Amino acid sequence: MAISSAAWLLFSSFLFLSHGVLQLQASHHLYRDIKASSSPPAFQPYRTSYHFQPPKNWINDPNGPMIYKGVYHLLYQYNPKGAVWGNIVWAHSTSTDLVNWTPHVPAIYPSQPSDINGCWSGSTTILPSGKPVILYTGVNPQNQQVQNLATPKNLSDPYLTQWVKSTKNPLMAPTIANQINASSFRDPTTAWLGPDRIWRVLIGSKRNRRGLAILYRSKDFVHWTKSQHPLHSATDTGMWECPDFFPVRINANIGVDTSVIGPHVKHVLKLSLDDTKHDYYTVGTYNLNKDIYVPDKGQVDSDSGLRYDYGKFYASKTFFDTAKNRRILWGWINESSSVEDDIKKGWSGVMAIPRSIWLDKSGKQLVQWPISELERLRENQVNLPNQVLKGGLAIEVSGVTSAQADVEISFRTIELQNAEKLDPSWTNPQALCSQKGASVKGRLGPFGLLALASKGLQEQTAVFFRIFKGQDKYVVLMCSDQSRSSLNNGNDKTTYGAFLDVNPSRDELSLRSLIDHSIVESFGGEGKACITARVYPTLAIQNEAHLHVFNNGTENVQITRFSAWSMKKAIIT
Ligand code: DQQ
Repeated sequence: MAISSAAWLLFSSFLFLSHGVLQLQASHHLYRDIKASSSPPAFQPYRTSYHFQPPKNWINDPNGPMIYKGVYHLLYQYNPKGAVWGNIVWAHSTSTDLVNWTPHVPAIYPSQPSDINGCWSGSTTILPSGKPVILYTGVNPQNQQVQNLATPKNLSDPYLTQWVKSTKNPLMAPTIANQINASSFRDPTTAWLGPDRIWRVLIGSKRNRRGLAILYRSKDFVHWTKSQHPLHSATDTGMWECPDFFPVRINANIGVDTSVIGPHVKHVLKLSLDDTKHDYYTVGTYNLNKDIYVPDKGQVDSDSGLRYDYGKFYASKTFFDTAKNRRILWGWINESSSVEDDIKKGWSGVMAIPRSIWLDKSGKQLVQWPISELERLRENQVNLPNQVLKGGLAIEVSGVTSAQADVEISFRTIELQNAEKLDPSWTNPQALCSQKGASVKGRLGPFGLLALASKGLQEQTAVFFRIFKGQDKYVVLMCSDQSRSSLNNGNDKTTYGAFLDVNPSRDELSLRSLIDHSIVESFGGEGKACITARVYPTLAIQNEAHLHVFNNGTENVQITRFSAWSMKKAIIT
């Protein structure tokens, strides 16, 4: 877990109100002595060039993303006063291409009793009239979490710079009667409209250790009634932050509006598990008659389930892009550096590249791919010829700005039958990647990329595959090994891993890595598994960063495709 994210995690102080019924538990660490931040230092080797980040200060969850009148909106949790969590407002930027961004004044900030102690996460819903409305969590004077409504002041303004809060706020609140845990009641989803013309929305919560997606219904978006039962819940998963619930088309990689239901869609429920700080999801069925969601057989509803990203990626949210009929996923990449280092550099947190997201043809998992607009930043393409990469060899790629690049590579395995046997106890991919890092020789693998590598390879972030012979099929492991990413040992260098549902006897093994100074955001198997790493090299910075293709297995592999591009800087002000 990130050192800095750990710092703003739960700290356990309980406050009992009303005969102990309304239980309050502080859920975020407050840095009370934070002063207004000064200018960040000029030398900034870790600032990204094409991932979204504001000029300074702390950011966390993406909030209420949408497209309105052809303009994309990104709102996000922001501390205007410093590089640690606190004083949270909804900062606001807009874009016409999801790559270049212009800032606006904060859209939502504490101004009424129902949000005076913080404007936390929430979502936008586009009403049938085309009007966008925001539901968000406010923290009231008693530090209870409640749900509020805000609407645009001027609908003819495509930038939606001013928002008006409902005088009816809060619209949903914990009470003694509803028994909602007042310190674990937050992050409303985009609402969806049933064929019965009733709106539904989910709020993340927990009861003891049971995670809950509390369901509310409304006819007018203002008066909301809590359903008797949650849409879904699961034992021993802890607080469900930032739920996201949306339909995905079966057998088509186009997105659909959040209110769509029918036999041509499945539903996805994503939960950000506060305990582990990872985003998990299941694919399942939404039963509208019972208003419940049932994950499909085989879908795991807990910490060991499917993740959007097996590295740093949290509190994500999707929206339906009506301009291009796609569903887009935004996620927050938190730091792996210490809080002290974050304060020194004057900022913390970056957004992942927005990803198109759709249901895999297996129907069992999602596929994610960077939005195609990102490719407009590519320049100076470098290709490597199709060739055999012998076991034990590495090739340095020259001609690209290796600290700011987009790399695509595909491999074909030659002697698959020589793969090592998978021990049946190796069920945890992250543990397996940690045990078998990039420097541990295998047979088929490790092979992949050494990103952000220093000249003598003292520093490197390795993203690679290993293939094992399982009981009745080959098993592909994808790893991101940060253990040698920096000579600075004050960073979290946890290695990440995922099993990749690709059959190497039939398919090539593809990898795309977006390298951006302190980020290596990787997509394996054409987007079937994603791993994002935060790294802070001390030598492999700017023009001193190198890129290699490597094979540290004993078996040869074939490179069937290699293209790398230098990436231009996005205009993000
Ligand atoms: N961040 C917000 C909460 C949410 C958490 C506060 C998730 O609303 O639960 O900044 O990162």
